[in-house]
Amino acid sequence: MNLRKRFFTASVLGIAPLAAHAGIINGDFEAGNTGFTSAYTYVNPGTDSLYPESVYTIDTNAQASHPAFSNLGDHTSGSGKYMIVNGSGAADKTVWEGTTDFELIIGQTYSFSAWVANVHDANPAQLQFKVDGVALNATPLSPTGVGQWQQISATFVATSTTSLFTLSNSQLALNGNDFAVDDIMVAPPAPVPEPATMAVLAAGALGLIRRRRRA
Ligand SMILES: [Ca+2]
Ligand SMILES: [Ca+2]
Repeated sequence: MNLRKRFFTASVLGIAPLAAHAGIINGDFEAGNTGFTSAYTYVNPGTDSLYPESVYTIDTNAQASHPAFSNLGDHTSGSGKYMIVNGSGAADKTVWEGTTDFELIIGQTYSFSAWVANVHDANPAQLQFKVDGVALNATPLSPTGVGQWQQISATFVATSTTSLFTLSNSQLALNGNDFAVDDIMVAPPAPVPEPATMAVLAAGALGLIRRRRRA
């Protein structure tokens, strides 16, 4: 099969699965400590279990495993699970590594994103996205404040239908350097509405206003 034909076939076949499944396996951590790997050491959640550096757990509240950590619910629903990490102080250490639950389309641009929060106010995490070991962001991304979920992301163009996705941390400090991760996603960037679609939406909104005035 020549390259053009292969690309066309992949594009056509890719449309349905892409719309149906556009995510990371257990990217919301609701299934617990499964579906991904980490260079950090897993500990069971519980009082003081996150005291040592370079450990993580999957739980519903960071404070339940370290008294100095934020009283923070998960990002997905507020009561679900997320990854809670006591940063290692080693450069570029892999926090999380996983794969998509759908096949990527070669040549398509995707967004690789995660919701992150510091759970201690000292020395925020310095996070790096990678695809197949290649860094996506030029400088590390740091959540601001403490106990506040923020979405960080980077874009890439797929060069393979299956790739390995990595989130690493390069914060060298041992004090603080404590953070949370939830809702890791790989998906096409949100489409920008076309002018025709926007006109229809505007007309619909206008109709709604008119109906309200009549009532
Ligand atoms: Ca979650
Ligand atoms: Ca720490």
